[in-house]
Amino acid sequence: MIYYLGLGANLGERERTLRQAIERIKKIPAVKLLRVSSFYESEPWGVEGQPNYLNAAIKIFTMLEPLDLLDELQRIELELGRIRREHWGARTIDIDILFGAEISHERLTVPHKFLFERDFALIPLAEIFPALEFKLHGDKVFRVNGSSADFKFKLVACVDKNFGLGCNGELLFRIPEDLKNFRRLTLNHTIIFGRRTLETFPNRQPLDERRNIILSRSLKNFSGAEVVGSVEELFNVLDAAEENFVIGGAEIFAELIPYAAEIFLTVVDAEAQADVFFPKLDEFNLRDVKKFDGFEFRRYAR
Ligand code: A4P
Ligand code: MG
Repeated sequence: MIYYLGLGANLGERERTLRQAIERIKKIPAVKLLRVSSFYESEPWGVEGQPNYLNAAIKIFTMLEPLDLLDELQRIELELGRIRREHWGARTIDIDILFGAEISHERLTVPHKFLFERDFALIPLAEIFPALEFKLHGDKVFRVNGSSADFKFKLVACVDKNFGLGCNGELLFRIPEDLKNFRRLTLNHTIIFGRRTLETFPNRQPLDERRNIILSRSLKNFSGAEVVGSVEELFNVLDAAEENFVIGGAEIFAELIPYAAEIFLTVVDAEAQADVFFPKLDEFNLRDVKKFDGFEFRRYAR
């Protein structure tokens, strides 16, 4: 089932808390994070004398029963709220199930009872659910620059007909035109990759004339590159004004595709033996194709 969730925070490091909550939701077994909205600053709705909120919406797919999903979300609320609850006396994160299968239970009503009365929930939701029909109420809700969707991750990869990426730690193809295209796309920008992808670089060294960021839980530092241990840490070091290219491997693509805006795939007209694959592109549409002899360049966007 597809569900849309709304997240809100108005205490502590709100942006950090939202990012942590999203990453924790992503890690719930049987939940797949599909899409993340921008973050929105909003005035408190229905309550007075409270700081402004930061709100966001996400789209997930899950095989969990709705009440089990609610349990998981409430666990995450507790984990993230408990720490500061003692200091501040209020909760730091609220996670609501906004939309999905209709549910009417004493613990859970979907769509959320107040969804259509609350611009702070509707505006982020509409960004990731364009087909939703609703009326706004003129509340103050502003998109925050430099927020989640503003990082505009671009994913770049070369795959075979079956979206195979690599085999035994090696890339499947080394096509000169593709390497040239990759260089043209990424030069003077930021590239984000995993430790195993570093192994496929010439001399196993970071790529020149680009900001190299390695996302790795095991590596601590690497000369000529920055190393981050988690997606949360990655967001802390990224520059929203910069173009941020995610270049592999499979695990890193799977981690970051919910945050991606565009995908550049070189699809080689061949079937190779592969043991890792590019993630499913269900959330993206094919926008451009340039055909060449034996391969094509494809661009996908939301
Ligand atoms: N529950 C029933 N339906 C749902 C659902 N669809 N999703 C039950 C999640 N929970 C649902 O929730 C109380 C109970 O609602 C849960 O135990 C669950 O079984 P809660 O979050 O513990 O308590 P609450 O905060 O009093 O209720 P609610 O309605 O979730 O809070 P609100 O109304 O979300 O209030 N203004 C701005 N600008 N931005 C905000 O994010 N948030 C609130 C929080 C108020 N004003 C705001 C914002
Ligand atoms: Mg709630």
